[in-house]
Amino acid sequence: MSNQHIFNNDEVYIEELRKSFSNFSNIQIRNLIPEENCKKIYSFIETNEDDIIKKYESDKRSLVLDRINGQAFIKYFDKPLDLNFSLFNIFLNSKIFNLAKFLIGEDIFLARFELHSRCEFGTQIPPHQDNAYFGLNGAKSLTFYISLNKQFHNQGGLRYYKIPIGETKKHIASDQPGFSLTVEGSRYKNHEIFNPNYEAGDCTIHHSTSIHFADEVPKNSKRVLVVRLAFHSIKDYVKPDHKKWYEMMVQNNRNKLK
Ligand SMILES: O=C(O)CCC(=O)C(=O)O
Repeated sequence: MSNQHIFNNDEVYIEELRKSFSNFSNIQIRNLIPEENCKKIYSFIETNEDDIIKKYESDKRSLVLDRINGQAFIKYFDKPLDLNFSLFNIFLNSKIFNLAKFLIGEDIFLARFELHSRCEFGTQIPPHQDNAYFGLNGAKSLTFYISLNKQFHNQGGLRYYKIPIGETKKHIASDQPGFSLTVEGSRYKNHEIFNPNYEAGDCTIHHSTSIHFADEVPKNSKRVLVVRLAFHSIKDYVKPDHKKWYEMMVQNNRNKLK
């Protein structure tokens, strides 16, 4: 059994990495994207944030905002490529696509390309598996979570249970805003936790059955921006009853927040 959890960017496509991914359902890769590109994107977002919000404000599915002291900040945005293709296309490189294919073991396609932000006072992310959101029959999917600046697990950064790739567990509605689902029960809590810290350009890759979560972001923490890419196997498909179930969970989550 492989115990290595953190790899360098010249160590990809190796069997050790695939074994760790299978054992833990997540791994970390250092320096996947050059720091200077991350800095450029971070400063582009902060400089142009008000204009971006104005441009996409009416598109409620694509843009979700955080409001802190009366000011609006991007929390989630799924049109970075539409916004500035020549800036964000650094993530559309063959190393990332080949690595996704290597870890899934099948041909893949890019299913989601998103910008996420964690500001001070950001609420908890409840423990969940991404496939509860995706609803894929075979859960053949993974996510690259690439931090554009430093991120710390003890300041609201993403944390992972070390559980092997496996089944999609039953989820119920959560009581947190922005993340409507959480794993039912607490048996997974017996597993150890991987607590990554990130430099700009470091990335974690998690399988869609990885269980991950984050604590509330403490006051005075520097805002973290993340680019998040999800790849699905071209052979997998969304279960026919998923949409209806998911809409019901979103409604239950809203009821809990009232
Ligand atoms: O940081 C976020 O907004 C989401 C993190 C997460 O749960 C994920 O990437 O699956």
